[in-house]
Amino acid sequence: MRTINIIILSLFIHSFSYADKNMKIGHIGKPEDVDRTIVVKMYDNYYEPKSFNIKKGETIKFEVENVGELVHEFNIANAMMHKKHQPEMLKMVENEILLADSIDKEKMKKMAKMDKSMGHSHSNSVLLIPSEKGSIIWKFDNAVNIEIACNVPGHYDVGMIAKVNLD
Ligand SMILES: [Cu+2]
Repeated sequence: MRTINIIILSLFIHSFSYADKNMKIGHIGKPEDVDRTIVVKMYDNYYEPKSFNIKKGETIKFEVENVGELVHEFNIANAMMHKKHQPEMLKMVENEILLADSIDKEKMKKMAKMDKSMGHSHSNSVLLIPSEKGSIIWKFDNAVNIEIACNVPGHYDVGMIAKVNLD
């Protein structure tokens, strides 16, 4: 009985770490591989366009501009990854790194030395203050169930999510 429990437990742990290593969201792309550029505007609290049609394997350059009055994120992931990222963003708010309409970059640097997650350096995400522009090149190989979303506390909950249709 005990052996069976151990086997079940190890299968359980294995399937979890397997899922973690195999986040099927694609990869950061190279500038020379860009197939097309999509311009995205971030408003309070939605994206324009509201959805994206992307072919599997395409490399897209997203040119993102925050035209809202709040800080917003353009994060390419799946629902599970967004859920995991949200507590980090909340922690950035609690530490007064992430403010409603600005980011304390000095504090961010300082805090990131102690807690890496407070540096918000993710290859699949850009975090922009009002009027700021950023870009991200993403290769949609092996990508499934992608949603582009903003994990600034409260924004995901009010629907700051753009659907990605992959075919
Ligand atoms: Cu937002």
